[in-house]
Amino acid sequence: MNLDDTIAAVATPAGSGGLGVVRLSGPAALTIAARLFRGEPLDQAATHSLHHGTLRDGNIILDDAVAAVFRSPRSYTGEDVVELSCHGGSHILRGVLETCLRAGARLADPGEFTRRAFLNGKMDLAQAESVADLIAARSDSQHRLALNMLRGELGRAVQPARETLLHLLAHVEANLDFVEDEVPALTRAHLLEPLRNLWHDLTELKERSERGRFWRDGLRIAIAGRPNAGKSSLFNALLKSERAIVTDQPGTTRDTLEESLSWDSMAVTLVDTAGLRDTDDAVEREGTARARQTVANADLIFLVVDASAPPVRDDRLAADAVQDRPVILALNKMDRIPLKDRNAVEEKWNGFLPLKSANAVAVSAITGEGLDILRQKAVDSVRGGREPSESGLVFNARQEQRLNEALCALGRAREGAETGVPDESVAVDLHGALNALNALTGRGAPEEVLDAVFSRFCVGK
Ligand SMILES: Nc1nc2c(ncn2[C@@H]2O[C@H](COP(=O)(O)OP(=O)(O)OP(=O)(O)O)[C@@H](O)[C@H]2O)c(=O)[nH]1
Ligand SMILES: [Mg+2]
Repeated sequence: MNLDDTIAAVATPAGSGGLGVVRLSGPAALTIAARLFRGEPLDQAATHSLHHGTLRDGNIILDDAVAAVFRSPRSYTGEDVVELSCHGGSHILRGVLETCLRAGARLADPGEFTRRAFLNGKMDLAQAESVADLIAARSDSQHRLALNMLRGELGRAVQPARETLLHLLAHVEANLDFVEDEVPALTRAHLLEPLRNLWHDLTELKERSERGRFWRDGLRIAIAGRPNAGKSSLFNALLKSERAIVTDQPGTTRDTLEESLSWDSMAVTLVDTAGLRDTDDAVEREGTARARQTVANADLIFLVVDASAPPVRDDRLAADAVQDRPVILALNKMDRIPLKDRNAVEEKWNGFLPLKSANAVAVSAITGEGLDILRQKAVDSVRGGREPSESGLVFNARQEQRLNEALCALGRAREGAETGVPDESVAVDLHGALNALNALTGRGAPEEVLDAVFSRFCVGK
């Protein structure tokens, strides 16, 4: 990774559009852009200024363009940056990019603009990671979370813990460095109380992230049940489109079908599955195996039954398959049941199925009755009345691993302090915790970690 290079890439998506942007960043960004640009001399341009002119490759005119100039350090990357806004055709953009490369720029690696922003102290690693999340967001809540993280929420959340740790370390190490009576001996109680608080605070942070996980990752719901219960009909009704094949023959759906949507600003993936039953048909057997797999990986299951028919063995088989998971029982085909029999139907099914939580909703895939309630119950089951802004912060896998390391090290430090191990070994664990917290926001992160983080990005980000 060489920060002396000037990098260039097309920053807008492939394909044609109204505008396309080629971005340059690095010490020679202005001189390289000036070589292509006919208009005001760009290398003299003030920061945060716009210039209209033509882009040329020698005598060949490439395009009319607007050049935006950002001088270091007031730019996205912290370096000199020029953004050339051209017409958004892939041929034009390729031509402009190639001319920039011939004029001395190097093609940017994936995520290299953001990586430079991180290396130049424009953002911490968690903020850089959230750039990719922000761009990939497909629901309001994902968008809000990524924005929170981009604004440095994670760094702020762990800052008090870092400060406490630094303080404790200073104390413990002062005790190590000085002869006994020069510094007042560190009483264990002095150490234990803040250690307990610290552990408590970080655990709370972790729980806060776990509560918010669904807002970021979305909710994966499997629709399961015996053949012909109306799973595909329910899937279609929830999607408001005839996505899955529906027939009156049991065993219609063989493969799993998956669609994404947004409920109440939460991203939801609905998965329709093959009916669960014992069968000799090889294709259907593969289908039921996939259905079981889908159930195992789902956050929530809609167990669908045909409430207008008597319960059968396959209903119980299906209930057995989902028993240990969070389930909402969808009593389907309610349109076939006379009003006066409704209560009895619910009681009958709740009694018949071996489900722990008797969370049932009466629905009809045909008339649409009960679907709003089903949707609401699904969303409520994971968010427990909280809005995403209250949780505000969700760790990704890398960050969670670092947080767990910090908690482990703190746990050891606390245990050590309680059992009276030497101060040296308490200090080692405190250092471990501090390093893990630092790594969370990328302080002193090794190259491999940065490589892994930024390889998720596309070129141009
Ligand atoms: N009256 C009524 N009929 C329904 C309802 N839901 C589904 N059906 C009918 O039930 C039959 C089976 O529906 P599907 O949606 O294919 O059932 P499935 O559970 O996906 O069946 P498999 O794919 O075979 O496992 C079809 O004839 C549907 O029209 C409902 O709410 N009311
Ligand atoms: Mg089906």
